Amino acid sequence: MFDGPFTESIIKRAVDAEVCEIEIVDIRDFTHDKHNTADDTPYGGGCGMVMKVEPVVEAVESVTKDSPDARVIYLSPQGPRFTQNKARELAALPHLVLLCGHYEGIDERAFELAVHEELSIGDYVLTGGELPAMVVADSVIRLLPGAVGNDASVQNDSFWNGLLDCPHYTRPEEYRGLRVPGVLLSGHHAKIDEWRHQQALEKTHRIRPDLYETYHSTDPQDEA
Ligand code: 9WO
Repeated sequence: MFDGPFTESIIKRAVDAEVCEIEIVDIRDFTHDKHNTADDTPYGGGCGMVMKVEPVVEAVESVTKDSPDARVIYLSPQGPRFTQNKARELAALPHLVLLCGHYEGIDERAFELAVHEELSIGDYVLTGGELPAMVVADSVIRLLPGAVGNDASVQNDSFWNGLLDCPHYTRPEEYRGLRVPGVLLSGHHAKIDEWRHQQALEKTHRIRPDLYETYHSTDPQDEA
């Protein structure tokens, strides 16, 4: 499942350039019985299955035992929201462990024994934590120094300043009667910056009033 995203494009190039290393660990390899049982029915009854504490804890310990600085993160809808600021925080750490649950989740004791932090990428339930783990990995890896394309464009990203991105255009100047806004063709860089900022403000106000409010309350310079 991880092979696709981690062997394509920018992430592959980052790994090839030794900007980071990625290791995939199969929790099932840390089961103790001959059927490799990683899940069991929940105490107290109810539907669904729970991931057993021993394989989860031992799988995590197998990658953290010689790495006291590793941060272990469990991906679940119950965590606080993953954001660009969190991506920046994680990009500064030497070793991340992204723990992926399945079924109804992991035995609560595994949190106490092996997890530092819980993160959610959004308010929806998936079949497992793998896709969110790849989302987190992708957003963190592209911020690492030396990751291909980590230059001005990454610093200039949507969210770098808490606003949504402005619209972008490339050739041709006209397509099916739709023209590129004249200001972008003017060569007037101060005007172009001003237009982009204005577009970003308007779009954020329209689509994400929550971000717009935060932006205004933290950047009084922009009251005008
Ligand atoms: C299953 C379930 C069934 C009935 C009522 C509530 C329920 N919650 C869950 C559940 O959270 N299952 C998870 C499946 C257990 C952990 C791995 N799975 C998961 C992770 N689904 N969605 C995520 C996830 C992780 C990060 N950000 C968004 C979603």
